[in-house]
Amino acid sequence: MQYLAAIVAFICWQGCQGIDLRPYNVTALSMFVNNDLNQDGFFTLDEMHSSFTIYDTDHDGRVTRHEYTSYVNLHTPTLHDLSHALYDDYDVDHDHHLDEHDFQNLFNVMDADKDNRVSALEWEQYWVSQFIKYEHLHGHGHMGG
Ligand SMILES: *[C@@H]1O[C@H](CO)[C@@H](O)[C@H](O)[C@H]1NC(C)=O
Ligand SMILES: [Ca+2]
Ligand SMILES: [Ca+2]
Ligand SMILES: [Ca+2]
Repeated sequence: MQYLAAIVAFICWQGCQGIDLRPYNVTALSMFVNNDLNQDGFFTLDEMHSSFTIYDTDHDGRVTRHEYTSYVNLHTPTLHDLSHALYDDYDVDHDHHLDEHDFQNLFNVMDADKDNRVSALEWEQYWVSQFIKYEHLHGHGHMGG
């Protein structure tokens, strides 16, 4: 579970195929630790840009649906369906490119109290609700809950 880095991303290092995202709060917190790059206890817009850079394989500053889902599919095939659903959420104007305004919008959604930084609690609330919302796409959705 501690290998599940990203967020906004699911950067999953080797050996985490078939990972169970439960318990969601623990998964979300381990993602937070991995995305809070300077470890100051807050996730910032800068850190969000850094997180998405890994998907921008042609380095044009935009993340296409293909770039995002291909990356996830390569590293965590079991999360392929989830990656499409998450991309739909990120791509607010549905032009199949994540640009500055999409990142800003996503950040604002996560930053519930609008102080321009996402606390661990805000992060956890966002991600736990995403995992619940898309439970049917990452398996185990029929079990309990
Ligand atoms: C996760 O949630 C469970 C159930 O509410 C709780 O017992 C546990 O302490 C939480 N873990 C963390 C790391 O917050
Ligand atoms: Ca930080
Ligand atoms: Ca790109
Ligand atoms: Ca905040």
